[in-house]
Amino acid sequence: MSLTQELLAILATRPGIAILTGAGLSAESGVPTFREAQSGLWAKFSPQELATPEAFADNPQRVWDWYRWRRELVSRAEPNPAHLAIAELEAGLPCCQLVTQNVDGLLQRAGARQVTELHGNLWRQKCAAGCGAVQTVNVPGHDALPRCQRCNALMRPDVVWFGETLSQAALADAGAAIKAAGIVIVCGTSNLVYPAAALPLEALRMGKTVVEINPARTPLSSNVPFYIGETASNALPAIAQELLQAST
Ligand code: BV8
Ligand code: ZN
Repeated sequence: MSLTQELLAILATRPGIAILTGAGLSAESGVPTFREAQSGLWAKFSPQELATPEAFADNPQRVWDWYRWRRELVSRAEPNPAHLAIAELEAGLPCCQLVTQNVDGLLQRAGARQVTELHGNLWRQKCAAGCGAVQTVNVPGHDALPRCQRCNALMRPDVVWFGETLSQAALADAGAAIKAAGIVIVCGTSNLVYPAAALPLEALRMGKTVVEINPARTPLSSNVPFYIGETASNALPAIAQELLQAST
């Protein structure tokens, strides 16, 4: 019995899929993952050093320059076949919920309609003084540090930095997505960053069938019934096509 036939047999009695994704999903779009050393000007920094409130307080210009560099890089990137396959699964299956750690917005650009973004979004910025102002941008931004139009404090990227708590609503949505699913596909994440990395473990505890897609093994790999040692773009389109064909 092929993997997809096994998945279809599971879905026949326990319908619904949740797809949890990380930086590896965007790797084939040319967006570097957090594991990869950064390039050029950013080579001497690790994301953990830049994606923190302390780094922003200490040197807001450097942190903003990094986010502008990432926005420029993402604006030149295109959704890859894995993003498109996930968007097709969401549109074509009766119950398919998407949860991502990524902040690049590429799943939405691939056509996904509802994405739970555990760590925020690169293309939103919010008032660093907490007055509540939030702005969506579609261009990388300028050299000058953006200021809040309401209170003139600095704006900051609307992402969850290391040491910051995730939105309870996003975590609740992610938990509900897993609860409603018979199968949980975990793709492109090193499963090292918490509390996001706790979600696949929660799925296993709930007795869900967890499928991991990652060319490298992670701390999750030995605990799942299906580990696919391939890239997202190699594995997901074929699985999506067979699941969608069977659902028509
Ligand atoms: C928090 C947004 C309360 C910013 C990001 C225990 C419990 C709770 C917290 C902690 C804990 N232990 C430690 C902590 C603190 C910390 C943490 O987990 N640290 C880690 C480093 C140990 N967690 C937090 O701070 C979280 N906050 O819990 O608040 C608290 C606070 C303090 C202390 C205790 C509790 C907030 C975490 C969110 C941080 N923000 N992003 C921005 O983007 O600028 S995290 C960021 O890094 C990403 O969003 C992502 O989540 C993470 C990187 O992980 P991945 O997505 O997995 O990417 P990675 O590069 O690691 O791996 C890529 C994978 O893809 C690899 O496996 C590779 O093999 C694979 N791959 C490569 N190519 C492909 C591929 N796969 C498929 N196809 C391919 N082609
Ligand atoms: Zn403000």
